[in-house]
Amino acid sequence: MEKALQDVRILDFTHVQSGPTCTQLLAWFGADVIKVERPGTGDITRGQLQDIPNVDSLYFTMLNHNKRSITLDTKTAKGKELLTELMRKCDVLVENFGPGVLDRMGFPWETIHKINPKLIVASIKGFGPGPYEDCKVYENIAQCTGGAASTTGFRDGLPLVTGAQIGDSGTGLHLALGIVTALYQRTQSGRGQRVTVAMQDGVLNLSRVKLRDQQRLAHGPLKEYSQYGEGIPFGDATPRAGNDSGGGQPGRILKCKGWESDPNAYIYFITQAQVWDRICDIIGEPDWKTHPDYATPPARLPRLNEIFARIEQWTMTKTKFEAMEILNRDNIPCGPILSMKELAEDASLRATGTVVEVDHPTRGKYLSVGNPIKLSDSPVEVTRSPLLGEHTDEVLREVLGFSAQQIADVHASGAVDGPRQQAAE
Ligand code: CAO
Repeated sequence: MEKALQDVRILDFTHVQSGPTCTQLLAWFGADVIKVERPGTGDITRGQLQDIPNVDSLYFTMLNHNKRSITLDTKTAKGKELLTELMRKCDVLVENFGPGVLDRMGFPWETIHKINPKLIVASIKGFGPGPYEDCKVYENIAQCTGGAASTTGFRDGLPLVTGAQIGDSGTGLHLALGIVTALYQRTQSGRGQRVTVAMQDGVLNLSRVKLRDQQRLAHGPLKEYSQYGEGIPFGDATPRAGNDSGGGQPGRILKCKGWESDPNAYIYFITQAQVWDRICDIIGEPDWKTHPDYATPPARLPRLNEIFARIEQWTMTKTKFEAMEILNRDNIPCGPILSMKELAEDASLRATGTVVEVDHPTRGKYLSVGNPIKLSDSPVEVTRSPLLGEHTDEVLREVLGFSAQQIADVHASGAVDGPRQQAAE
């Protein structure tokens, strides 16, 4: 079957996590993604957090599936020449270098646009134009500067970063959408354009509901926050709200049977107004259906701690899976806290390709997260990440049309990683 982006060729200048997340998605949709790496070391994550000595790390392999890898020293004259040739042959250049790197390499936007006016140039930076535009940024910095950390955690504790990589992977997702949108516009305009996403902006976009609450504060306390029921006054900024629901239906994480020894024996429970009567029956408080202190959502808001404590008395008598089954019979929205171990073993996630097993020549088999975006006409087969420079000669031959002699000349110039290339073969 055809793939959605099978005619698209991507010059992938990305490294670490944010950019590679984006280009991996494009590769899964069928694009030919050519990852350009520095000779010798390649993407720094190949060697970071290694679990097996001298084997590409899971950090790298899990972000670079379905790509080809070439080495190219873009600071040499030959490297710049080859890069220019590749720009002519590609539809999109994606990069997440530090600020100014591409300019220093000799390829500002104006130059690239002249080389190939159809080329889309997509970039991730830590910040957009402004006082911090020259700063390098990693995941947790973006979570802190984009509003997520100040609103995550408990009111009386430190700001917290989350395990979900909303700064890196979140921004990569934003960029992927920008790229396909620019490709679509190019079908009409015939022109390339710049696509930029700042990590701060991406995180703020994902923290949108907290900016909502910031403005609601001007009109009174945030009644769905626990601190309202606790009688604690609000300050002038959106506070941290623990595990309170961020929406209009109050929710909490509650203990389940076994919580004393199992760190994940918890369930998220939402007291959705539509099913309040059924909740009352299940927890053994049928009088709450009509009692003026509990019958309506506004009446319940100042009593959320008491209400959730009562519900927790019930959830503690069930395992998280038993509670899930009972509550879902009555359409009560809830979800068990699933550990990474449980997710890795989940049969339905395996069946849908969201969790996949991949074989790698030096690592052996490992698990990865497949494409979470399912297209009915563009199936995804997750293939292993490339070894460093594994496809240098192949790309020179297939994409640039080089002869064996020209390839030998490139190796002799030192612009690519000759010995590693041969070792990989
Ligand atoms: N050949 C030769 N040189 C190369 C090369 C190649 N193939 N690829 C990269 N380089 C060089 C660059 O030219 C640059 O050199 P100069 O600084 O001399 O111009 C150098 O490598 C460093 O690039 P960098 O600034 O991107 O890398 P860093 O490790 O210092 O910083 C990071 C990493 C992620 C902080 C920075 O790239 C950044 O802020 N990126 C934008 C935001 C982002 O995506 N952050 C998320 C990363 S995931 O947490």
